[in-house]
Amino acid sequence: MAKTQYNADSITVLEGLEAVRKRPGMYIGGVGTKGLNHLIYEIVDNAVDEHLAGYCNEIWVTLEADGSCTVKDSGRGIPVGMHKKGVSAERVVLATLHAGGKFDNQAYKTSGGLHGVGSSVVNALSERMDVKIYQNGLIHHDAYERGIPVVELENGLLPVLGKTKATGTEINFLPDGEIFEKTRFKAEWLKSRLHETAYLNPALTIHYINRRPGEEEQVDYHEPDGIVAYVRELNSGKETVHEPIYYKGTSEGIEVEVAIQFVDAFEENTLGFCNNIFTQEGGTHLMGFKTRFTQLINGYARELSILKEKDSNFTGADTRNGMTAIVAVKHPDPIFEGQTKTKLASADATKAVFSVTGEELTLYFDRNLEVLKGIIGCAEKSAKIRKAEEKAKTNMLSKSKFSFDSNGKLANCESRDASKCEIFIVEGDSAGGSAKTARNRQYQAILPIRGKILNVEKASMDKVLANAEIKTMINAFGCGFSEGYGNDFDIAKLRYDKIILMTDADVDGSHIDTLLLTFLYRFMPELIYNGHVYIAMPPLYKVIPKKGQEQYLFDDKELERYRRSHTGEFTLQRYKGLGEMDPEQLWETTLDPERRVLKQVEIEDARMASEITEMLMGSDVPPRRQFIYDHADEAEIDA
Ligand code: TSJ
Repeated sequence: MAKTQYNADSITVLEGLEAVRKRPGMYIGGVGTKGLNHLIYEIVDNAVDEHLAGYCNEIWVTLEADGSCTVKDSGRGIPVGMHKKGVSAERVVLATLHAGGKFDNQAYKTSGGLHGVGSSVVNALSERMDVKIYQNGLIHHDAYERGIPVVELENGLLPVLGKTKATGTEINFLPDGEIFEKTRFKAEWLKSRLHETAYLNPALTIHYINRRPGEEEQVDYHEPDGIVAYVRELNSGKETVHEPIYYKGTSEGIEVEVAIQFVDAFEENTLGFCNNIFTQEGGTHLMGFKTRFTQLINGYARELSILKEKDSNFTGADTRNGMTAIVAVKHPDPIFEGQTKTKLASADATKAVFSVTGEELTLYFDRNLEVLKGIIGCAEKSAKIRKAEEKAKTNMLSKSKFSFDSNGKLANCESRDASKCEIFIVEGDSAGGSAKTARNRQYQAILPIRGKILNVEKASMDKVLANAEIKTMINAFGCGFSEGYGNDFDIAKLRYDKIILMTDADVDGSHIDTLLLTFLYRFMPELIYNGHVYIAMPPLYKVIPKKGQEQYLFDDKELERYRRSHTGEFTLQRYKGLGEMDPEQLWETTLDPERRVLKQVEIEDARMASEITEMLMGSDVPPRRQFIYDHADEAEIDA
């Protein structure tokens, strides 16, 4: 009789996965949306590894109607034969916490931090996982619940469902609602990652299929032009200075691949990847690239007498003014560091990128003088503005030191304990006035702003800094700011733990949110990364029933819920804006830490920065509001 054998080995197996369920955050970096989305990529990475090993050119990723996800590839199929532990090798791969080894299937280690923790972690955190392996003419089947096998093996091997001519692996899994706060995958996030993977693997085709009701969609990602196409996409709609530059080479056993294209704009967008992993925090590969690039441009600028003897060199930032670049390396054994383990720390990557860039770019520039001149032109523009703005900045800062709040508008709080202080940026003088009356003056500061602050994307630096409201904000926050040319930002000096945007839930309010977020994003991005920025969610309705308790309702969904769960007559009050609330109401609904609802602004991915800003600055308002809310974490009751 075939029966699942629980021998000593399988007991350790269970214990291993028990640890994952006890502390899921340690393995996937959290049980919020980020960790949830990470599950899919943990599985997709296995299929991409099969591609890198040379055996798979197609991957299908399906968001199923029932909320689960299916990932399928056209590879060799996870080995199903008997493993020395006495069970099918597939069980060892999917039910053991394995930190590398025979079943890693990796041409390059993608491990280090969150990456490569393995399919068994996903298995442990899934309510159910179903596995089909197409191999040797047969469809082999296995299934798990919360990491525990629920299919009986036959002499240690997987049961066979039928015959097939195909080969590959197909995994369907449903994240465990007991573990994750939310179990709904973010389709937009997934699409963007899959597209990125396609750009980084030009021979691969990824089919994205969404079968969720109301969202049905299929997109095929295939980018034969690789990172060159990626750079083009990042620059789409912008005025480009030249056709993309592309080069690759190998040094120190590290494969280096780079695409560069300049645009006529004051921005830089350099993205680094190591072994297909986006290095959000940068690292040694980018260091090597930037150092060599700056040297090259300064060298050529002198050679061409664009820089005269008396002129100082361009700064690194000057030479990258307008640059969009992708630097992708393949490292046999990378080291990742940083808060999110997305900073490449391997020292040899600096050398490798430095050397390949020096050789290949020299060859390129020697043959493409016009492109070179265009790029040096971008650096000249930057240097000119930098010098003008350095002056403007000095003037501004020296003046403002003596006038802490030039408008007298900021109602600061009394406490100097930053960890307890909050500042509300409030739209409109009337709401600002109510907020000043209602607030807890010990810990809550109020800064009313009128109308619309400057659109920082479009305004030049000295104009931005001359804007009274921006000035007041910079001074109030106390931590300085950073932008392309210099970095005076010091988060340790931040005077408030929470910066709370408080605007009306209408078009104007949404525009102000957008502008404020863009300002923060451009000049103080760390505030967003470190979770200091929030959006207040004032209620839309108040219900006053004939009998029973008055209640605030935050949106239409809540109203709907209220209607369904309450009988009897009630009066419904709708708030059109913050200005309609009296101080007491404002305190109850929006200021009181015990009762208010805040959304924490969390830009999940810095790499989306340019897209985001561009989209935020478009003319459509509703999608922007949507964007902000999509990227604000679920409403959290801040108690
Ligand atoms: F692990 C997993 F379940 F997450 C998963 C693995 C999910 C998906 C969608 C694909 C895969 C996977 C694994 N695709 N292809 C492979 N290949 C192997 O595991 C494999 C095949 C053959 C050999 C060999 O040496 O013959 C070695 C390996 C590692």
